[in-house]
Amino acid sequence: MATKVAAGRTERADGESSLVWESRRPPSRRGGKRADLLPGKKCRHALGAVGLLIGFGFAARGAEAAAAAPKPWHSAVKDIEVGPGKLDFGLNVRSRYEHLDNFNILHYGAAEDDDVLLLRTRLSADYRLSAQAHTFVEFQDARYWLSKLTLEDFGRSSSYYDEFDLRQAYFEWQRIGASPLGVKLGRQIMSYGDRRVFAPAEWGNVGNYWWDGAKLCYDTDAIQVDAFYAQRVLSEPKDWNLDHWPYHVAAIYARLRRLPVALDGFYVLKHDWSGNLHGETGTGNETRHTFGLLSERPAGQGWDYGCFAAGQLGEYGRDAIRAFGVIGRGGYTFPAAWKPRVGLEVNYASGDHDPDDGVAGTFDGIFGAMDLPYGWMNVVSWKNLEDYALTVSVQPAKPLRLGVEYHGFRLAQARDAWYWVNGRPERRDATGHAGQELGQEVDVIGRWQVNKGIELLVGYARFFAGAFVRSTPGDSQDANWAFAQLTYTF
Ligand SMILES: [Ca+2]
Ligand SMILES: [Ca+2]
Repeated sequence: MATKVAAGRTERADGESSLVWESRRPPSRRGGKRADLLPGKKCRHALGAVGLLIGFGFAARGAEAAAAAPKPWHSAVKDIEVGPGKLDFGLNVRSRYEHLDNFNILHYGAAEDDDVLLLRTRLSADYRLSAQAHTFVEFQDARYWLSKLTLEDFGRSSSYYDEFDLRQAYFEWQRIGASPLGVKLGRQIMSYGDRRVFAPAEWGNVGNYWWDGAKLCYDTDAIQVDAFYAQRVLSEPKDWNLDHWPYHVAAIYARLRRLPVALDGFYVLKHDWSGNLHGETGTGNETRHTFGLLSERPAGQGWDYGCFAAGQLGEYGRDAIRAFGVIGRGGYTFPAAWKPRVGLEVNYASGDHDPDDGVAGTFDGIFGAMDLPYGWMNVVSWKNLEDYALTVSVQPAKPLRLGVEYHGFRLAQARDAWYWVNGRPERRDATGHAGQELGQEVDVIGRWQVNKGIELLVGYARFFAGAFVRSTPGDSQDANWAFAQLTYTF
């Protein structure tokens, strides 16, 4: 099947996870097209921001030309000839209503209901100078209503709210002069390694992460390599996003081709030299080296699988980092009507065994999207986690997909914390007496692709609090969640 946008999992487009996946992947139609490190479409090409501005003037002319043919109305803003290249405009509007019972986006056990209405609007322009070079600019506006949470509850950055801001603005040129070399420069989202290594948390209204970075690409029939340096953009609700998080990232990601199985290898360096990170034995910087391997086969026909292993070494404060994360999953799509698929998945992230031993054992989920795997309610993070998942999905009609997921959550180490989706500790029992049984989650999700541009997604989920939750101070009731989401894209 055709490779879609973004990292490996997208390839499971006909399988269960595409239910999860397609609806959560970045909607930018041109922006994600290179499909970072997937064997798929290469990007197109490029030109300058000046062309974009000129393009606005030409839009009207393009509209006249298209009026004669029975095309969708927005064809008037696609393939507009501007100078030596072509210009596309894009729009993505997504609105979601959620009802949250006994939890919210920040915490479990809110002991009261909350509702939220989210609205996110993205406007983009893509100027293609050739099949290898293009310039892409995208603005985003994210807002919310109804919720009891105020902007102050979120701190400096909110996952619900970021007024009109620049999400992406980059220049990309692949296969420069028919060589295997390419570049991608500027503000961009990144997606690598099953979305576990790098990926924007698209489910979120603001959809962090965004990066300012410079990327070098090398691409041949045998190997595809990306190497980059980047800083993470700090999303500020009411100010223009000029600042960055206090760390720098350098990474290299490679995919070997011509092998009987897909095989990726990567290395990521995170360096925070702010000097104020508090470890178990002192305060200092963070230098975290992550290295790993990934192999997978997409779902859709017969068997599919994925395995992923990552290790982490380095220094956090004055502590030594020793952590790792492992994922194994497999599934089978039956050759029958409704294309039923059954899948099993285990996600593991090491925890800290002893809070006083000077070893930082908590796996840090690299820069992957925490809102994709590990259940739809987003009550955990890929840190100190064991997640045992069973998924079943069917496709009663081509545009309709229904799925059920079960997740059994445990803490990898009883003395380490339960980490919330934002990576912050939600609860901790440093004695370990509360045990490892965090809880279970069941999700029921339906997706209807109404037409090419409109998607409707609905779901209900319940979190069953486990022994760890009941044995630690605070609420221990189950939590419920229901949502309906409508997305329009052209
Ligand atoms: Ca902002
Ligand atoms: Ca420790």
